[in-house]
Order: sequence, then structure tokens, then C-alpha cells
Amino acid sequence: MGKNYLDILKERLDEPNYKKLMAINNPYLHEFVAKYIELCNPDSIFVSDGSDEALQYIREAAIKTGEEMPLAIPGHTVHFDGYYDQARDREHTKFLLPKGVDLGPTIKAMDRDEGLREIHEILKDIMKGHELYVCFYCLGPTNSVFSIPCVQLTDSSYVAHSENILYRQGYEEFIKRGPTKEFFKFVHSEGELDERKTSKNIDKRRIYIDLEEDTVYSTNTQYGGNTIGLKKLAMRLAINHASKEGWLTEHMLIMGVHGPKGRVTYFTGAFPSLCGKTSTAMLEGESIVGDDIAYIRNINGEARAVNVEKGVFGIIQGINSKDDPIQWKVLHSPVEIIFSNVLVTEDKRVHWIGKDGEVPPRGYNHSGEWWIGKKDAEGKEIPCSHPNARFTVELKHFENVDPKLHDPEGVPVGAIVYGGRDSDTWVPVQEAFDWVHGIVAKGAALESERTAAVLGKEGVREFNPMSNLDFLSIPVGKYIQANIEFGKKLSKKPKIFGVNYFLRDKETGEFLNDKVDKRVWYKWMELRVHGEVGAIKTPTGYIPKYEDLKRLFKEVLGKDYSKEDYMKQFMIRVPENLAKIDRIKKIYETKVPDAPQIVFEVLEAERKRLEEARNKYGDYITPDKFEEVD
Ligand code: SPV
Ligand code: MN
Repeated sequence: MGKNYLDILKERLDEPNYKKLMAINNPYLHEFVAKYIELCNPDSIFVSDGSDEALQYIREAAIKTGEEMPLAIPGHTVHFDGYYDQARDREHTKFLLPKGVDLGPTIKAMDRDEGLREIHEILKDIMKGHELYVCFYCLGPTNSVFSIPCVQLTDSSYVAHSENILYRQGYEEFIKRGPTKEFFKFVHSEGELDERKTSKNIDKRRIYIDLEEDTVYSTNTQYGGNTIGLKKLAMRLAINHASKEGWLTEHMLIMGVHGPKGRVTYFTGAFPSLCGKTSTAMLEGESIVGDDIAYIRNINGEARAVNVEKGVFGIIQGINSKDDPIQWKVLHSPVEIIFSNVLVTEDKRVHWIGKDGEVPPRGYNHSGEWWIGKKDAEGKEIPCSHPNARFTVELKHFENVDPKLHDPEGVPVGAIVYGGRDSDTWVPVQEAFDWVHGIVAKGAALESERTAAVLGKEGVREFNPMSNLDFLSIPVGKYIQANIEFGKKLSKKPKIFGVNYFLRDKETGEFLNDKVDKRVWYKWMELRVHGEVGAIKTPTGYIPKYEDLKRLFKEVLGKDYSKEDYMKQFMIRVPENLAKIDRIKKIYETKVPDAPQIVFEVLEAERKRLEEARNKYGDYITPDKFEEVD
């Protein structure tokens, strides 16, 4: 940089914005902001101090710039991403690694110098014609050991607006901390926009992560998963820090499961996309702390978790009044909500795939003017809303929000749940034998089947350890090891469970459970955490006893649960479980060069237990063959 950074700031910022920035006594921050002002060259600069006025300014800017449009219900707006900018771009999301650093074959990376050169070239003058928003946030609750201050530079009012909904403000946190280099930095530009206000230069879409400087660059994209720095971009930086400092950054929901006599037991849960994560976080009768990202720390021997966020960037497809009453209510209330990539009708109302009622014959969506039967350039019929269409709203508007959402101490973790889309292997719910068995056989072995709606062959299983594979900034083996070590140091270890909401009948192919049955599994797990129900010991874990489920089905759902259903659902399918062990072992052998030895040992022991059971009882074993335990 030719000029002194203070001169640049003085020259480019007007008096009120200069003052707001200078109220933070941090030369590293000032230098960083000045560097990207000079490089990106915005027309004007707005510094957000997190005040009501600042939040209102950004809300209005989103309308003025055309990145959002107001809808019929007050507080509601809609934003569109480009037709080819509707999801996280795995291809162009890369870690910038110095020479000699290797994250293994499953993680996308490139040479740091080369990446920095490329991204800085793309950033040159990229904000011309735009306003730059300088925003401060805090990951995790403020005034907490979990807090990580962040600065976001973006020329997208939609991104700044989304972050104001999704994250706690951090301006005061920066003021309090003074001159420190310890904060995360995000530089985003949507780049040049087309007439629909969507990013034009998609060929220059890049998301580059620099772990050395705790900085993420994102260009020529608007989709939240690529642009909202504090979401999946910060997650990658945090996983790296967590691994060095002995805590965990997980792709997990946090919920309070309500047990007998007013007891609340907190669960965290990891599920790959489209495997029931949001519906679990929103389970009727329970309370929600978070639906996407958790930090978990060992505090005096106890695992404690916080929601990194304070809002939801949720998938809207399929939300209807019957299955999702709580979300439905929020989506129809006059509170601040950004809808993205839904259908908007002439009367400024929204529609989406799976919403109650008829699909409107025409409207406006992510493809522009839309009508039923419209096809895209590839001849594919365009649905009324994109399958990844979303809504952005604060958690405080949900009636099931947990009172501990902002607790700086977090919530104690009583249980961790792992679940994927699995038509034929796992039983609906099972408890791991212990921490290591749970981390390896449930978490590290997590897979999910592709659905018909997603690219590729239906039923193909994708390996996704802890549902965190897309975000790992450390080698997979090291990450598994960090999870194992974390538990070893706890004096009170959370129980670990595996769940499967998608098990099908072997003969008919029908789902074996109703969507609502999961409410019972959570009540059962809660009782297990407190040792209040017994179980049956199978080769893959502890499963519920029929009598306990029968009682819980009646109490929770008012349903009669038949022994026949139980036998089908909880039958141990030996060949499928053995095939899974083979698949997972092979992945760890061939794609995870640093896989800890314990992974193979735990999988081998499970294979042995399955084979012994098969020798005694055959391939498909009903629960009555196994022993009951306390
Ligand atoms: C996910 O895909 O896991 C999400 C949405 O939570 S995104 O912000 O795109 O990551
Ligand atoms: Mn997610």
C-alpha cells in the first residue's frame, strides 16, 4: 500500500463513518479496512456500529439497491440469487495453503501465493459503483469464552442485512478488546450486477480461505452459503482454531429435550443436508437453541455448547401448516424475514414447493418471469421455487426458542446425535457403547444417500463424517482424533446416539416410521441420558426395549405402537451393517492418510460382534434375541 492507512480512511470515509471506525482502537483493523477500500474502490462507505439506526440504514439500502424487494406482509422482503448461483460452490471454494501444508485428498486447496494473487486481481476495483458496508459481529454469545469477533466487508446490502438478522452485533466487542489481531475477517463483493441485480460474472466466483490470516475472500456470488462470512466461511476458520485450542466447531443443531418433571436435557445433532436437521431442531414439544453451527468447549470437565448464530437461514421447501406449525406461524407473521429464491406473485405474496394450497400459475422467481411449465436453457422444467430457496429470520420470533440461547456459558451437552439418510442399515435409534464407539461408528461413519432431487444416482451414499466434511480446514483424520480427545478429557461425557429417520421395509420399500415418530426417539434418548430406562444390547449399540417405546408412543403421540412394528424397525440387519463397515473402512484406508488407528479397531470390533451374532441367529435378527441391560 502506497499511502498511510489512516490517510486513506480519512480521505475515503465521511466524518460520521470515520468517527465510528476510529472509536475502535485497533490499528490492525484500520489497516485491513483501508487496504480493501483502496483495492476494491467502492463509491461510498458505511460503517455499522450495530445501532438501530445502522440496522435500519442497511435494511433500506437493500431496497434502494434493488437487492431486496418489499412484500405484502410488513417486514418481509425477497431476494433473488442468479439462476446459476443457488448453492454453495464446492468447486471454487478453496483453502490457500503455504508450501508444505497438505490437508489430504478430500479437501480442496491451492497454493497460497497463487490464490492470493488471483483473488486480489479479481478484487481490484470490484466495488466501483457500489457502497461498501463495514460490519462488526460476534460469533457465539458476546462476553463469553466462546466469542469470536468478526469484521465483514461487503458491497452487498443483502449480505449485510442477512448478517444483521443472523448474528450478534460485535461493535462493542471490538471496542472492548482494543488493539488485537485476534478476529476473523471477511471480504465479499457481489461484483458487477445484471439488470435483475444478481451477480453477473459467475465465471469469476471464488471463495478462498486463508487460514494464515484468518481471512476469507468471496467474489461474484450472492448465495448466502458463499457470501455470509460468519456462516460457513467462518466455520472453516473456527475448525482450525478449535483443533489447535482443544475445542470443537461442529455442523450441529442444539436443542433442549424436555424430560419428566420439567427437566431439560440439551442435545446437539449433526445431519447432512436434507436429513431432517431442521425438523429435529424444531421438534414439537422441545426447544431450539440453534439449527446449524455449534461451538463446544470443555468447561470444568463438562461439554458446553453455544449457537454461533442467533437466526435461521432455513430451507423453505416443504414447509406446510400441518408438519411445521411453528415455522409456518413465523413465516406468516409481520416480523423481519428475507425470503430468497421463492416465487413472488403480483400481489407480492410468496409461494414455494410444498406450501399449502395451489401453485400460482405465474409469478416471478429465480429464473425471472415464471409460469407453470417454464423450461430452462437445458430444457429442464423450472419449479415455482428453487429447492434450496430459503428464509432468513431471527430465532427470537419462534415460540419454541430456548431461554438459554444467549447464555455466555452455553448449555451443558447431555447427548450428541448423528443421523443420515439411510434406507436399509441403521435402526431408528441406538446408543453407542461409549464415547469412542460413538465418535467412530456413528459420527465418523456418517453417510447420506442422494435423493432423486439431487444430482447423481439415487441411493448413492456420500461419506460425510459428522456432516462436517465440506467445512473441514484440517485433515479428516486429525479432526476425528480431535473429537476423540475432546471426549476423553471430559469428566462427564455426553452419550452418543445414531438415528435414522429414513429406514424402509425390506420387502415393500415403504418407510417404516412416520415423520413424527422421532419425537419418541428423543424422549427415549433423554431418559437414557439419565439412566431412567433400560435397553437391549445389540452388536451395533443399545436399542430401546419394546415396553418403553410402547409407553412413550402413547404418552407423546397418543399412538398404539405394535410389537410387530417394533420388531421390523429394530431388527439388526447384519449384511447391510457389514457392508457399511467395509465401505467406511475402505474410505479411511484410501482417502484419509492420517486416519487414527482407533477408527479401524472400533470398526473391526463391530464387525466381529456382527459376525458372531450372525453365526448364532442368522442375517436378520429381531431384538428379542439380544440381552437386556440397565
Ligand atoms: C448447509 O448447506 O448446510 C446450510 C446452508 O446450512 S449454507 O449456508 O449454504 O451452508
Ligand atoms: Mn448447514
